[in-house]
Formats: sequence, C-alpha cells, structure tokens
Amino acid sequence: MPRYVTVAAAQLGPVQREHSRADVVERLIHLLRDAHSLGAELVVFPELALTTFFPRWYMTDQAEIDLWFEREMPGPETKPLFDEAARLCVGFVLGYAELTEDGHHYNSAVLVDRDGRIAHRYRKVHLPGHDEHEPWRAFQHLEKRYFEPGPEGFTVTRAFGGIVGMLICNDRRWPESYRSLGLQGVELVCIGYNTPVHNPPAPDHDRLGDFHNHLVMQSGAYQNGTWVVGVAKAGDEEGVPMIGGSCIIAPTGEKIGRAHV
Ligand code: ING
Repeated sequence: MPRYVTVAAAQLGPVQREHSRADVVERLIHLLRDAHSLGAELVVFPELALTTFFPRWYMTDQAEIDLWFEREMPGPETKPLFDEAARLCVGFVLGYAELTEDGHHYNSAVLVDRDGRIAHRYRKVHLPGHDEHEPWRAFQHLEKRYFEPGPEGFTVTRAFGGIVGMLICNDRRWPESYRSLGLQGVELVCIGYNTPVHNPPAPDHDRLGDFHNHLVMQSGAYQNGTWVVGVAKAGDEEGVPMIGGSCIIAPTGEKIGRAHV
C-alpha cells in the first residue's frame, strides 16, 4: 500500500549579521505559507536557519558567541513559526544553534510534527573546519571551535507515516551518515546546509562544489534506498558566497526537483 507525504525544500536566501531572529522567522513563515499553498505537509529549512553562518568568524568572548545560540526551542522569537505551522497543520525541519541548560553547544535540527510538537532532534556529528584562528585563510570555518559533536549519533524517528532521519551539512559528505540511518530503515533523510562556494583548504575543488553537493546526496539516497531532501541557505552572506542547489532526490538517486540557483 503506497504511503504519501508532500515535502517542500525551502531554500533560504542569505541571513546577514544584522538580521534579527524576528526578521528571519517572518521570512520562514512566508516560505512555510507558500509551501502550504502548494500542498506541502512537511517543509525543510536549512542548517543554522535563524542566523548568519557565524562560524565564519573568529570570536573569543563566550558571551558574544552565545548570542548566536537558542536556549529554548521554541523560544519567544521562534514560537510564531511553530504556531503558524500548527495552524496550517504543516510540519517542518529547522536547523539552529542549540545551547542546552547544562551548557552544551550543538549545531542542531528539530523535526516538528504537524501539530507543532517536536518529534525528533538531531545534533550534527561531522563538524568541519578548524578550531583555531588561521588568519592566512580567505575565510574561516570554525565549527569545531563553537560546537560539540552530537552525542546521540545518527538516529531516526517514526513521523509523517514513515521513518525519518536528519543530517546536517558536512554529515552529507560521509557515507556512514546515510548508512547509519539506512540500517535503521530510514525512508526520508532531511539535510540542511550552508556551503561556501570557496573552500579555502581545497580551492581546486571550488569548481566541483555543485557536483559534489549532488553527488553525495544522490549516492546516499540510492545506496540506502531512501528519499533525500537537501536544503541550502544560499547567496552572499556577509561577503561570502554560498551555494544553492536544494533538491529532492528519489531512492533511485534521481533528482526529481531542484532549485535553479
Ligand atoms: N559546510 C561545508 C559543507 O558543505 C565545506 C563545509 C564547504 C566542506 C565546502 C567542503 C567544501 O560540508 C558545513 N557547514 O558543514
């Protein structure tokens, strides 16, 4: 008996340093309403969707760093998104920087069911880049400095009539990420990402950015017989161009839908 769920990949434009959480939540609600008007039952937003990709900057003051993190989910500034989604009976995936009550910092994503309840939380395992300031680099990538690896590993949950898992950005480049979910019977993998066009450690790979982005997600889908939805925060963020290429990939590995920027 086939089971259906209509999923939207909500590619987000750049979020600049001065954009408040309220500014961004207003944009997310617009995208959610658009998706709902097209029949979507689940909307996937990118990694760190509420702020600019702050790990591009070297910071030393923990109070300044913590300003980029959410202490509650939903909190006062994100509750309007949860309320509107529940009103429209649409679920969503939201990537954000999580600061737990006991002081742990994670690059996280939540899967929110159609009633507004958090059905699952995933904390990014593969933290790319470096943890010290490397001034000679054109751009920094300091996720290892600001986040801890997710302690729960790769997990799935039953939701939207099937088995759903999440990955975050750099996770998508490693086969074990998909395989771990595949061995748990995953049928839909939701992946948000922030990927700079220029990757300073391997500048000769820049021309392959879009190819590698789709190669890894299509392979992961095909090799584990699962749907994969990859969603970018794209465009020029604080002078750093980020790739788009959001897409919906079938278990055959075919891209059945993709953003054209
Ligand atoms: N970002 C990048 C990612 O897509 C990166 C890091 C950029 C790796 C370019 C390789 C090439 O994996 C995040 N946030 O993980």
